[in-house]
Amino acid sequence: MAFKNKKLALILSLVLLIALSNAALADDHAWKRVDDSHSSIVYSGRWLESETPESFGGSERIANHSKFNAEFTFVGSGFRWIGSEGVNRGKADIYLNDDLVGKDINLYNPVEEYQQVIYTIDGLAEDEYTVRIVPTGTKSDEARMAYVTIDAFEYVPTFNETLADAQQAFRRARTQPRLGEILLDYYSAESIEALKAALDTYGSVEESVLLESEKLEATYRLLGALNAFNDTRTSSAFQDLSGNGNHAVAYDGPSWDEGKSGGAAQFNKNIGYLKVEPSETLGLPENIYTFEAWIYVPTGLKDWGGAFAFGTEEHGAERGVSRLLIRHDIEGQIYLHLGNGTSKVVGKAIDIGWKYNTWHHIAMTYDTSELVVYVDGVKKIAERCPNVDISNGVGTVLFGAQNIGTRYYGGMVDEARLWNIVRTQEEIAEYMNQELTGTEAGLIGYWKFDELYK
Ligand SMILES: [Ca+2]
Ligand SMILES: [Ca+2]
Repeated sequence: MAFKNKKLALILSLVLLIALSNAALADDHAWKRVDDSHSSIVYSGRWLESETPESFGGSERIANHSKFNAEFTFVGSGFRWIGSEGVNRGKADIYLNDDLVGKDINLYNPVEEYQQVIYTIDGLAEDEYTVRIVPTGTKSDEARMAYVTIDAFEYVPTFNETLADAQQAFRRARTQPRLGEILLDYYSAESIEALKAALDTYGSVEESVLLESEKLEATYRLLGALNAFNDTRTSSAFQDLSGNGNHAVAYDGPSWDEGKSGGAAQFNKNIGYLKVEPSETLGLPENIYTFEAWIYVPTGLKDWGGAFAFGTEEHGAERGVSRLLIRHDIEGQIYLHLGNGTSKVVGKAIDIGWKYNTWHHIAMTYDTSELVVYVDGVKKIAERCPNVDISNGVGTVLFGAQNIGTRYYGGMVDEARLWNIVRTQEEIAEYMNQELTGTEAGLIGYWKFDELYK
């Protein structure tokens, strides 16, 4: 079962944990994923970071020598190692609390396959465990090299951790008045009260008591309500206020927070994006545009993340698309991209002077011969470039990722606007601090991200 919303996954996990208790249904476990860049994974020796769009989070670690290892400590009852397989992959040993549990695990595969489950340890008693992966430096005869890959680790958290996650998710729903109102449209107040009571009670009773409890029924009802709510939320939130119906749909749970003006879309560095389905109104028939938005980048994140992209439906790296990436761990740094459908015509990392934990207005204009970037209404870059066909008449917009599945952004975006005209520096500076009416000439998409914020 795939759920678009983390909260649903958490509630489902809770339901499954209650319903199944200790039943051995490994596939229904609540696997919690930790990406390869997470600080809970300790790498010893030289592990190279490999940027692969097919990997979870857009990267994985690789090493090929037995002097190197990677350690991951978790509290729970199960563990999975996620990595890529291929022709240049070799073997590894895996240790659980210093005991060798898997020897010469072979990552060789005649075809490249990403996000594969390389090894599973399941059915453990709930406890703290340390897993160590050691490349052996050896390979099978048909393999070209002996690389071992780590894309992510997954673990089965304790019942209490799952419960805490579910409670946190629901508490958040309760403290967002608009969200609470929307929930009430799909679920009776009585049922919501029953659910709140159930969640409060779950925190203080034994797991076994829950099995025969009527609260299980309440939880199932809640799950149904949240499903209905989620379907509606993802189709109606993040509306386009230009009147063109170019609404942004949430995938894998971008949320909302206090923004530059009202609410803003809040992105998770590890997963989730907003996508506008292809439409003719987002086509840019004259190959000219202005795209603008406020962004806010927090400290403490790593790597690149796509704040926004627009153009063709294919958001692939070399396609006819324009995008802006933020380098989370280098203050001020962006990557500016413009493609002509087969290759990139502009692609460069530049310092534009943005600061951490600060709202900045970024605008990009393209007039078929020059790509200009404005920061807070001031021109920062003017790049000569050829006339490229941006969207072939049918355009889309993506927020929060470089393209679907890679280089997720970890900050906020607010007041995003796409125009099929070139706005002047004076217009950009004059209107960046005020909301639009939505009827302005040339405005083809306008996202205020206020819907789910109080
Ligand atoms: Ca990864
Ligand atoms: Ca807003």
